[in-house]
Amino acid sequence: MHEGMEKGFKRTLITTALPYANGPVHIGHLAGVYVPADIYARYLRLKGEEVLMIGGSDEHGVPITLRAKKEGITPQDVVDRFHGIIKKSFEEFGISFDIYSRTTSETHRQVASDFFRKLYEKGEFIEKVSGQYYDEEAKQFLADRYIVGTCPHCKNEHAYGDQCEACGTSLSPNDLIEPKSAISGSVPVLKETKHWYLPLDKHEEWLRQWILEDHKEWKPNVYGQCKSWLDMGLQPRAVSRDLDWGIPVPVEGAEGKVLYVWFDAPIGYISNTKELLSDSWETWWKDPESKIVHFIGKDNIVFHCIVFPAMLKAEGSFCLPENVPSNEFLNLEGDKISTSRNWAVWLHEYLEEFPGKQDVLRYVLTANAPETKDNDFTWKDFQARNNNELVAILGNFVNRALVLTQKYFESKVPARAELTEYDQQTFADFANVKEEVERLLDTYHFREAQKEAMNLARIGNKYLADTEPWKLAKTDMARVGTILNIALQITANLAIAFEPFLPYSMQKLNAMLNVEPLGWNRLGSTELLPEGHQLNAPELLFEKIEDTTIEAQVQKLLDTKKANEVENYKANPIRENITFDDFTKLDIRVGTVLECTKVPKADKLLQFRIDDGLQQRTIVSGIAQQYAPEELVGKQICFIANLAPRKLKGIVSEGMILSAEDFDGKLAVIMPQKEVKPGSEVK
Ligand code: B3M
Ligand code: ZN
Repeated sequence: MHEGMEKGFKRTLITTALPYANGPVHIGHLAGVYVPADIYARYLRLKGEEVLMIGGSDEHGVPITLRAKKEGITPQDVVDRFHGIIKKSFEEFGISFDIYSRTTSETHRQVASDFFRKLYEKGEFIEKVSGQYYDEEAKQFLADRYIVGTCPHCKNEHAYGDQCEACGTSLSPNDLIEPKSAISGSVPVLKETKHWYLPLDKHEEWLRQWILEDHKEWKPNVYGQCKSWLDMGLQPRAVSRDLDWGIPVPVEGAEGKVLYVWFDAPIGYISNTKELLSDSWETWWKDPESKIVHFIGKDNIVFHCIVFPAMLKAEGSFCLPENVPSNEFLNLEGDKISTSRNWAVWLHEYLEEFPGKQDVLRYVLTANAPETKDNDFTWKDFQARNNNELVAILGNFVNRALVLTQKYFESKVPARAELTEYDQQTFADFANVKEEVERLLDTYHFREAQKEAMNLARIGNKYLADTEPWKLAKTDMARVGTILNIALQITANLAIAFEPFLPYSMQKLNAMLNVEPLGWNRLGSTELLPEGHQLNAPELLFEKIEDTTIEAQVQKLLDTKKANEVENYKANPIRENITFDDFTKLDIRVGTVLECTKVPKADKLLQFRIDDGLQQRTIVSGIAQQYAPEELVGKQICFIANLAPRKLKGIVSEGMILSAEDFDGKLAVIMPQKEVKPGSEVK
């Protein structure tokens, strides 16, 4: 039985993270959120359950205003363009939303305003006036990220108002030396401003109970992130911003202020439900028999598990989510997917290059889903899964069953004579497929569930290979009929089992089988196709993808890499020539790492104790995100021995460890190629 239904749920409301309408969507979005949510929704619908799948574009927030500024258009222009592209991509990949709307809709403005006002009137916010940086030229307050200046710790001149990327220190804008606005370059001034805060600290106690005690079944990555947030202690969070793009704060004295994008966006789930079902929407959100499930990516966990539930609880009339199945990230060919570096497989481009092959991508992304850890998409794997699994196992089996039936029985389902022990064994082998796939889908293990469905095709392949009906055609047609009847029952089962995963191909298969979708509840049955049932002509479900096609995709990515490198060189051109004398001023030596530890409260810094050949010295280096301290102990490194000592996070650093950094920020410490004496000069 369905896990949710056991708890007495009557219906399931599925929400999917609202993508920012700031760019098109790529395979990472699909793999992380929309394919799993769609599989789940289709599965529940096939079972005949009441289900809604809600989606939409997130159209507020600072990045959208900056993009508009850069392109000389309005934020509305930006979101209109990308909302259209995103919506179309989802449609084309069969993501079966009941509604896909947007946070600039009138309904949303109203629902979000009412929500804020209710919390305001109930006294659920605290109001605070504080000094914030203001750009007088751009006439706007600046988010921390949009203030740049010199880091007080390491003197990096490109530190941000929230963090110095060079030394890893968390900063607040007031820490910066010579702060400048990233928008206009002018010097920002401190200006008092009032904002509303949701006091998360007041919600901490029930959140602890609700998540840590009552929802131990949440995925370990989700549960773990929540626990570490709760253990750090929750702080009040501002839910308004000084910005001219967003939903105006609907109370007096709030001119020029809008709702913080992360306040209004999750309310978008509610607004979109209301837009879809003007009358009955409340049942889905307020009746305790509704099961709410949020599908999201891992960077959204805290908002969906802590902030939004606190908002809902403060409002008072809504149900809390029953589960928040969040995935980790999908990488592309070993590198993080990045919109700005164009390191992505864009959905609209994929469909131009692989027309009609939505299911292939859906299959590969599920087979390789980042369910428990970050995973990598590679074109080689894409090809291998298509050729070795979809074509060679599923497609091949279905095709053989249908072609043989066409050949020997004019595409009519033959009669089944007496079953051998092996036939019965084969039936037994897939008798429990329904139970197994359901158990996996009910617990959000989509990858394993799809594997289980593929196993059914494996059973079919093995059955035909073992029974070899083509060899019996001359001698025992009754036996051939029995074998093909069994193969066809397996085929019909595949059409059910794969329906949530590969909707386009299963529609094709149903057409070949000349049946309406058979319904989930009949999965596992050996009586799906009656004797004499007329089948249609077989067609191939999948086709082989050639090496040349894959090589072209890999080449496209290599071209992107090359273009990024050229861009990178442009941004970091080779510096002016220096004289040999200049060079000899640098004293670079080899040292041996004696000790290496993390620097507290600085995510990027490692502290080294180095044997420099003569004595020991301390060096602090910003490589903690790429090296674990123990990895470097005992290794020889190169360092600048005559760099004037400077303080980093209160530690005096006597030199600098040399490492190579590529344009993605990937670091590799420079080491001598064979062991030399500590103190050896590098020249
Ligand atoms: N737009 C963030 C993201 O795409 C955000 C999700 C909102 S869900 C309410 O990562
Ligand atoms: Zn710094």
